[in-house]
Amino acid sequence: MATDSGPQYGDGKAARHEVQYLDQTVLRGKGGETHQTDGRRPLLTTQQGVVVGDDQNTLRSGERGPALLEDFHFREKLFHFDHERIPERVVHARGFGAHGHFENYEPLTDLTMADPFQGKGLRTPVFVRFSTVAGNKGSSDLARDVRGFAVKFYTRAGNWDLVGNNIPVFFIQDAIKFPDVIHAAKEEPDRGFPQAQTAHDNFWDFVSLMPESTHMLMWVMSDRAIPRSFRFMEGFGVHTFQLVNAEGQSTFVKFHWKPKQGLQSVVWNEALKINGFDPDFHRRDLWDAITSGKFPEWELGLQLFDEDFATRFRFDILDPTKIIPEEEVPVRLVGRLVLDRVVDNFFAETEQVAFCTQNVVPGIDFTDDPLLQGRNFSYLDTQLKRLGSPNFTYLPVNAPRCPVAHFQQDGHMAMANPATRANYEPNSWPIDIGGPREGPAGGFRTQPASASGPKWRLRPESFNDHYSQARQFFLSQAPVEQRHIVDAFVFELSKCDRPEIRARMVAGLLNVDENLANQVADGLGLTDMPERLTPAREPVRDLAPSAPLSITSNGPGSFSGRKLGVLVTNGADAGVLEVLRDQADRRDVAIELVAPTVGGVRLSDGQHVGAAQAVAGGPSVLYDAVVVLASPVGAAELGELPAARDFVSDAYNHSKFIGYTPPTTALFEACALSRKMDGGFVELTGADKARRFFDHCAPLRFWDRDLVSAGRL
Ligand code: HDE
Repeated sequence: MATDSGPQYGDGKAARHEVQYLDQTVLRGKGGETHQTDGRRPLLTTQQGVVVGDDQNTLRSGERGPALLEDFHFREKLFHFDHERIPERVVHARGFGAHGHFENYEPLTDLTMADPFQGKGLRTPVFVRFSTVAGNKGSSDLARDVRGFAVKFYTRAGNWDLVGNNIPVFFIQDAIKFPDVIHAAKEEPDRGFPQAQTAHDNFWDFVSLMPESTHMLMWVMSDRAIPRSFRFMEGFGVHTFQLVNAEGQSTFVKFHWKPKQGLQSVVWNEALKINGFDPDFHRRDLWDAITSGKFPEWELGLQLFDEDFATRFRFDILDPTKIIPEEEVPVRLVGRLVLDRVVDNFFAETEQVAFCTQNVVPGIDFTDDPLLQGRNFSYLDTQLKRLGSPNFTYLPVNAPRCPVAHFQQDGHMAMANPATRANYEPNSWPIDIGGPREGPAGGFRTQPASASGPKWRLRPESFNDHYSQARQFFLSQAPVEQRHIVDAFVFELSKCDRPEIRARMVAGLLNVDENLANQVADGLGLTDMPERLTPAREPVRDLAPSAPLSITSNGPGSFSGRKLGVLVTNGADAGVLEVLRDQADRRDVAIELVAPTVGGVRLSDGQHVGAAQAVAGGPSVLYDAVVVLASPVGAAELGELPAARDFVSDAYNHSKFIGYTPPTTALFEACALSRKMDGGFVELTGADKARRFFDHCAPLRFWDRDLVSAGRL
């Protein structure tokens, strides 16, 4: 319908036609372009607040002529778009953040003045950002990598940033080597690849020449580096810090975050496939958990010790390549972290959040850990580069939520300059305009310590044990975890072009465990076993295994918080599905239906159900366990579908529990699985069996299958 009333477009005479796009009524301009107007909504404006009359056409000379410079709306729009990007983080570029709070269990006033620990039930708002380290911002979530676990506490005494990782040790002992380890891990400079992976020559060349990285390598080659989700991983402050109480007494502390959901990782082949099917797997998981009201929680644990212990401990407590086993210093749980709010805007919050290790509050202090000392310089520096102005502290996600008063002023994007004449101190202006004064009573005070000695570049001798704890970590793993470590070394080193790098790494592993080194050598097809690398100090071979280092020994023993994928066909058993859904509700399990098409299926009782995924885009790697509910015809049809065969074959190969109704066996036959059905397969006929399915899944994976396939059971 042509309209002749209201504002006109273009030459003022152009006809406008109202057209219906299914559920949308829009106007079409002369060239067929879409215009939307709606008197009930706010009007579109420029950044200057001028209402925009036409956002579809640039200002041109004549109908088909050149664009005019005069078009301030077009130029402003493009100018802003052209400047949307800021430099991504040089490390930890890919991250995902959420809001929440920290709740203190009991006051810790005897230990520290730090504000979050001053009262039972005291809540401190937090912002947490999880990340991978090596990949660029657009890389995939399931890279084999360390995960960042950075927490900003908005305390009443200023911001405290606990910028940790999901691995309690680091590759290097001195911050001066950080650019080297990161350069070596990231894409190679000439070719710009490989992206988000350490499986290349440069990384292994570097670390095989740096024995101090061996302990961290054990963690990175373990399943810790491929967590199932952020919700199921631990966090660590890594360095030794100090807690300081009001009397000025200090206690050494190592910070731990323990996930209440339990620990869980995926297997490597699964990670590779997840990266293809859903590169946003981790961020989607956190988003889904929070938006569905299943708020993830971690408990904050402290390992507390004094100078005496530090002197007695076998390793240097300032060496960030060492842990203190929990058996030697137990972890005391002092509060919980709850993530209960997703961001409103990814860029404003997750991208612009600026963590700085030097952000501490009274009651928390550093130690002389050389890595921490270096970090305290780097973080502030990097924020200026990324955010472009020393005023990044005014961005809402970075702004403290306590009173802030100082004489710093100006700079790009200054937002809170002094409004009076006083911009210095001491000054003699009266109280209402003279600005703030020092607060010696409660203000931050560095813990006094004596430091003297010659000025030199020297690595302390107490840092020279590079293998003992690497060995302890390996021997603390369950057999299936040890196997995964061997496989990871073999996978990564097989991607190195230079054979001497592979051999050098195996030579180092001989200092960790001969079995490990031999298996890696076998996997690499090394014909000659290299000689053991001479260590700076002979490793201690009798450190007791430490149970908390294993993931599988610390599983949650429950399927709660996990996700079940149910592959259904037309005629699928409606009764079993109903029981599964009911049980899932009761046990806090998420269920997703997967079907041949996303349109869904008609169940045995005639009911139509929609699917969340078509099987071609909803592989079993996206789920913690799977169920296949097929009718006889449906099972035969699935057997013809490669994606459906992959669905069950992958679930089998990744040691997942597989629930099924009897007709599904036709699909298992098509996948050559019918003779391999083991204790991980659970027949669900009858309400009772279906009801107990989640109890079967409590160990999360049927690991015996993994060991059988490796010939170890
Ligand atoms: Fe970082 N690290 N780092 N790092 N780091 C950065 O700061 C650095 C280290 C960690 O989600 C950068 O804002 C040096 C250990 C996390 O925004 C940069 C050294 C641990 C994050 C930087 C280390 C971490 C970063 C890059 C060796 C675990 C992401 C962007 C001395 C305890 C924070 C940025 C976020 C980010 C420097 C080693 C954790 C360049 C020099 C050890 C979780 O400043």
